[in-house]
Amino acid sequence: MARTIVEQIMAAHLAAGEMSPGREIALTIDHTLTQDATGTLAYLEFEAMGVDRARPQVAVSYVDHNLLQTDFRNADDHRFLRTVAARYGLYFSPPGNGISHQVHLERFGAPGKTLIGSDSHTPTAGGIGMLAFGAGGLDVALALAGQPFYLVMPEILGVRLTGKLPPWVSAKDVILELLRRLTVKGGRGKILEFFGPGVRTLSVPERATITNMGAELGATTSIFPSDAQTRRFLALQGREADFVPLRAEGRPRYAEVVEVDLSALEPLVACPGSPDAVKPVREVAGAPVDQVLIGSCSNSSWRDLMRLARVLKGRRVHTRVSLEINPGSRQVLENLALAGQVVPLLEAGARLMPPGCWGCIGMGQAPATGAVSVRTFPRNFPGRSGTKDDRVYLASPETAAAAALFGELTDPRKLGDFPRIPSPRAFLLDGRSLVAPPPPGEPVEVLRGPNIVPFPELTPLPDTWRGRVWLKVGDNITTDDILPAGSQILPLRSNLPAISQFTYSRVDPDFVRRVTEHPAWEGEAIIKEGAIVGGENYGQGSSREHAALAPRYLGVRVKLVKSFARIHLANLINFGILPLTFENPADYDTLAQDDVIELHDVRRLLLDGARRLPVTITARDGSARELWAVADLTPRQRLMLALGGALNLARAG
Ligand code: MIC
Ligand code: SF4
Repeated sequence: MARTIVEQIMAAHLAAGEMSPGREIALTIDHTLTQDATGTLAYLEFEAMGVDRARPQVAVSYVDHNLLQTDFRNADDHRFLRTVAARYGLYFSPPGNGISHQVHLERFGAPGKTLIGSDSHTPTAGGIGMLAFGAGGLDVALALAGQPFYLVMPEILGVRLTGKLPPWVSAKDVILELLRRLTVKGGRGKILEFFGPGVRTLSVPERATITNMGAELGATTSIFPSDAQTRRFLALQGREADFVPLRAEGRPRYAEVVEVDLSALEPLVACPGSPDAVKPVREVAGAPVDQVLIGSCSNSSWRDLMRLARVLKGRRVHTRVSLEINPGSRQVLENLALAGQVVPLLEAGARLMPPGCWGCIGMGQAPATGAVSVRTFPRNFPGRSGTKDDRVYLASPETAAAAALFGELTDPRKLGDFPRIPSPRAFLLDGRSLVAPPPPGEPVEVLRGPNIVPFPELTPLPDTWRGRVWLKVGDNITTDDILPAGSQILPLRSNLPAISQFTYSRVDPDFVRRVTEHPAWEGEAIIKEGAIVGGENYGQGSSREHAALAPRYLGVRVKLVKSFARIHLANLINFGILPLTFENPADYDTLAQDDVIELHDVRRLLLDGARRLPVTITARDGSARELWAVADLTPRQRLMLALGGALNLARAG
């Protein structure tokens, strides 16, 4: 029988459902991961479930995002995460140990296993042949409690790689090429499965760069086969025993096949604003560059930094440029140092940060006003760097190095001989910084500071719902637009009342005031709940469930859009926000902020399985009309929405 890799892993983990595209399936989960910015809430939710011990084979709590300790808050979160991990039997990866995805590849990644993580770049582990999904914290909490992970069965898109990357062209250029062709919406409802003769030319970290940014295509996940490269990677990690080979059986039929000839690629960049605004470097060459950041879960492996060190050796970065390096993990940094490659970086003028996300999530490293920043990161959504009107280009480490040396966007092929980095014979492996949990039964006190605020109660859906359109937005709204990150706001991730004050602050600074003061128009009753109207691909980007929960906390109960991004959609349902799409997308144009929406008898219709819901719209001038909204939901999701969210459903048994 012909089967894709995805189908083989799914079949071995299928807890419910049928693997045909568009149908809901449930998968048992072998590994879970969280990072601190989403983890605090995930563990508060897990605690609320009353389960005594984490159930997955491997469960890890990483601290990599909120590393700046400007007051007690992030430190409180770190301590909570350390103690909660010990209490429930999870590994803990402390601040400074590295970015969750990089460390997970190194220490735990295993082909053929399933992983869910409360971070949208969890598919990074697809580089080692794991079936890995980004999910909301609540889905991770449910997996920790031993529940399966529900998802709508995606289509499987085959990506056939041929050829071999030319010098100065790297894995980042492969995924940028896919983004150029498919756009940030192109992967929605799909899993990318890589195959073809080009696969064996790519190492596991290179594959991970590609699967990592599959998230930017909107893909559910991406996966590579497990082969000799995978075995080599695992052997270097002292874990050859975790190797199993994986490849498509027979000649499976992919829903669609995209061909990429690696030999024909050239250095690319994503221009400011969106990861899919991709152009060849030669077309934008010459633009002055002020900052270059190397790092992130997408490009901070040992080989990435080794190559950078070899390129910079004996040279000096341009005087205009601030070159900053964020290693992916402590292991990467230790092995870089062991190979004698840290001093060349420092001599070239680089600023070396401890391992972690840092500037990628706006935790420091914000560029100057009007400055151009070139980053090896996966995302460049406007304002994410922490600077308003920022100009962030995404590029490979090679292109970034060229920009640092020349002080302008430069085709890296100008740098001369391409340094090949052979695999080391052995890696320095120091497992001690990953803290294993104490044996079950050992008493552990979970330490909470004042920044850890318990999870709120969410009320069930009323029979008939009325609310005001509190905001109307356009296409491709990101979770950074809905609830920004950055060093000011991230420390509030475990404090919902406080963080909700920043909801939509970048899109509409007046939003929170408007919706909390509930202005009533003359002669009208006060309306305390609201709806958001949006365009295509609403909620792309991060997995942060705060982008669902904070609006919910302020009273948003309905989102009516043209289409949703996957993880955000799941988060909305988990927190009892009704996700509706326009039956006729043209209706979007007829809605305005402040219109009143009524969903008559919505609870019953939902529970009866109605796919179309009648919506009455009353405009400010009192005129009323009807339109149809689509509720594309499974029976389980309908029940969850009626009860007010996943936690209420879990409690109801
Ligand atoms: C991101 O890259 O946007 C983040 C920060 O890693 C997020 C998670 C978060 O918002 O905490 C993600 O990608 O899921
Ligand atoms: Fe961290 Fe950036 Fe990766 Fe998100 S994308 S996990 S912020 S390095």
